[in-house]
Amino acid sequence: VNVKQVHRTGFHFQPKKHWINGSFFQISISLRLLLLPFYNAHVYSFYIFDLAILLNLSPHFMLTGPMYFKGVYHLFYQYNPKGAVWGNIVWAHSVSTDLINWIPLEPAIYPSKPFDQYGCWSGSATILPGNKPIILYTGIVDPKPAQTQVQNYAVPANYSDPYLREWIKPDNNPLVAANNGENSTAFRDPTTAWWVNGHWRILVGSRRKNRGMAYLYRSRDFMKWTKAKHPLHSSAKTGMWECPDFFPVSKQGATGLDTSVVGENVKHVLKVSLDVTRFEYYTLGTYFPKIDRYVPDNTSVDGWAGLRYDYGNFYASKTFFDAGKNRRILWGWANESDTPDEDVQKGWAGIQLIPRSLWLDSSGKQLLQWPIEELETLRGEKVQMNNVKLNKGDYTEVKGIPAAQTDVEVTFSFPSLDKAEPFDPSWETIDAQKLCSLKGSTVQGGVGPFGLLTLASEKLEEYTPVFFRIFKAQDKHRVLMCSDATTSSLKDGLYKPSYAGYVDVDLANKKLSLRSLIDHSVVESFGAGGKTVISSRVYPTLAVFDDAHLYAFNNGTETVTVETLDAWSMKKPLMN
Ligand code: DQQ
Repeated sequence: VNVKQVHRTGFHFQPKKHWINGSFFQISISLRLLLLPFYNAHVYSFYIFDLAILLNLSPHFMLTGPMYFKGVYHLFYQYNPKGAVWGNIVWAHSVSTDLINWIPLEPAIYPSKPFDQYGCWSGSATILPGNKPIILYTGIVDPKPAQTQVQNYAVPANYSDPYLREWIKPDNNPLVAANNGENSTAFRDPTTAWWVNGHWRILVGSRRKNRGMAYLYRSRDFMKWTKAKHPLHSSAKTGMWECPDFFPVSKQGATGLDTSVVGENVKHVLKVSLDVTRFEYYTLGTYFPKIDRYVPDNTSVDGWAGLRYDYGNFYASKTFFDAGKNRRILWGWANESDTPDEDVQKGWAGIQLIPRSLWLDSSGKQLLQWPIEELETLRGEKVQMNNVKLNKGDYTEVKGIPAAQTDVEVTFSFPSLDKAEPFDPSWETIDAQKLCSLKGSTVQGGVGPFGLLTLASEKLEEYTPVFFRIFKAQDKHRVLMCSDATTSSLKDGLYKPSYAGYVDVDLANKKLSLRSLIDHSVVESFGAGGKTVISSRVYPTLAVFDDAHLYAFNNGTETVTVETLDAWSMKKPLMN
């Protein structure tokens, strides 16, 4: 782990070593009364805290003054303390005041009781009245192959410790076990609870044969839980629903809402992670609290063709309501797409993608996402490009920033859509990813392909293109966005998918924007202001450190203009 590692990320969340996986949850404890305008003092205290940990002093002592609090974010994540492969799962714990700089603490929850001795799997936190966090998590009570699952709770040993380092798992656990009706070996990942009409409610992910299920449980006191007669929702042929997430979004504006908000002014989102294909989808719909039913909108389908937060490597995500900044934040995990042997060699596997704000698009038909604003504090030198015309086959280098660790925002424009390629009706039956694999960045088009060549070697032996391609369908245009790993590395044995999704965007102003967060082995791209997001993991051999380049390109017959392009070098945050 000491060797200079070419694929370790510079500004994404990673522990020092070993395996991390999805099913994280985050809580933000906002001590509103203690809001502090002096951000620098705050950060300063944070470093003292770090030092205190190093010196094994009591950080509590260092930070008893309320001056230093604005809010503390906690990340608990699935972690193998013994190696770079999945196993021995505990809840590792890191804290932050900005979701960008992280300090590691001791694991919060680890196997130690009969109700969790074979693993502490995913779950969620809820803040109970009086600002009291409580964790619900899945305990594994017997070894493989059964791995019977129950739902447990844990509470802080000391509520006045702002870092909540120690958690107690009381003896009245488990709170919820499977009945005869449920599949006890596919019964996990309790959600954040919401409170409505005098009861708390949670979901537990499961399957009945091949039908994905979100079982609903109710409780008055958080201790005695009763299963509702009907699941909140279920869907045939989707398999096990891992890490369900259920929350309201405002019908108007980007302001986030507490998980318990219901009523006329909100829509609800139900997200599930599909075990079989390892991707997630969500639906938007209406929640009827009186009958405890959730009905997806007819524009929002369940299953393989459903809407996705991210059309790339993104799994086991969770959202949480950040009461400090009144926003809902989405956070997902990306696994490696090299081999397990390589992970053992690297000594680590898995990263967290950059946290994203998430809200309802004005169409009401999809969500929008954008990297949290705090990420911008890492921006260093900036380079710009304006009004650069790209004819068919042109590519132009973005010079002057280290292209392996960059945040880049670009707006492309095109004079007309007349040259858009016709959309072949037979493509309706294949998914976007398949179409991207047929129509890669080197396949000449009409309007597009145009976009960025990220993590590119000088002579383009390696590059990960992120691009748009516009088609003319029956009565509208269709925009395909791709993040294609096929050419990302000269190395064999890697998983190099042509990730892609459609972008439901109005092209009236003849512009398309793209933002990519490039970080050594990850490229996270936000199309059209966060309408479509795609994350790829890639492992270049030549395009590393200072030998990585960034280009804008066009390979369509219509000339495209880089109207504006801003790229920043990205500093390294404090990372565990
Ligand atoms: N992995 C966890 C489960 C969850 C899955 C175990 C998601 O709780 O269902 O580490 O990756």
